[in-house]
Amino acid sequence: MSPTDLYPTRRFDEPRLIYRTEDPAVWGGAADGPLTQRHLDGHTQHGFTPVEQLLTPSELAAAQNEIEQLLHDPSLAGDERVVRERTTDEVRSVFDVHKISPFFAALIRDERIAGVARQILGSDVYVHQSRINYKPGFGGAPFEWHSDFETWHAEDGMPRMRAVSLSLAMTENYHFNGSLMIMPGSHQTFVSCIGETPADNHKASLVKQEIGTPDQASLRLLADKYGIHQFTGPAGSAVWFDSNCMHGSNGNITPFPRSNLFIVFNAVDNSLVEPFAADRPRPEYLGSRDWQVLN
Ligand code: 6CS
Ligand code: FE
Repeated sequence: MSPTDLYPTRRFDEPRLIYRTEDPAVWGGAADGPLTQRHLDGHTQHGFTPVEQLLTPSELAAAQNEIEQLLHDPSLAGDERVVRERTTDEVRSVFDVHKISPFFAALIRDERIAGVARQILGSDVYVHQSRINYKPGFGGAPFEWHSDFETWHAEDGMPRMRAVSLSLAMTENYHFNGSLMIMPGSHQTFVSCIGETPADNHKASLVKQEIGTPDQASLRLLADKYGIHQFTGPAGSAVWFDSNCMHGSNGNITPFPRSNLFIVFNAVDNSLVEPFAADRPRPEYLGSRDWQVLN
């Protein structure tokens, strides 16, 4: 049996807002890694930490080259880890990039990345999920409002809120090309969503999420309470954000793609159990069970 469920979801007839009391957003201290106490306090308060420039110019150029290679890699044609946009058939996401690409495997082990994840989580970490979201121009579709943790808990069996994500911009993020929006402070509130998880839900949800997206009344309450922050910045800028941040992004009808590398780090003590609201776990590339500690 799974441990006590602090975050019941997809189980009740009505949505519920559950205040987060047990799991801090920041588990480590300033002595544990690259972030200052001010950064850590900001992360506790807002649920995210922006980084102006995470990569050197040559690392950025290499990373951009790598995501272009992956986009056209013939060996990935037909691979289920490549998700396409519903209307344009362009690549929406490529998963498992830390396994497919030796370049990204090495990059994420850097102290600026794995070191910060360890510091925020106060623990050894592993990669729960990695992906590139391409958000192509002329038709990149939105990501509906959601908490990542809600899906990882319900469908992957992540027990507690002790995971952190890095979104690293690979193209310039303008306010008009579908950049990330987060409700600052929303990581403190868990929205228990309505609707049962259909079998193989991920096949639909990765193209357009419908289950595990909060009802409009809950979203209105959260938006009134927390407001909405939109992240913009050049390629190479980044944001660390808590697993329970309420976030989403608009579609992209501009000619300018909005691509980002997205890596989810989980604390080793928070590894996956049975899903809390699904019949069976999602595939390995969405929620890793066969993981290795990063060092
Ligand atoms: O499925 C996932 O793991 C992630 N993707 C989506 C579209 N929603 C939940 C979570 O962020
Ligand atoms: Fe998300």
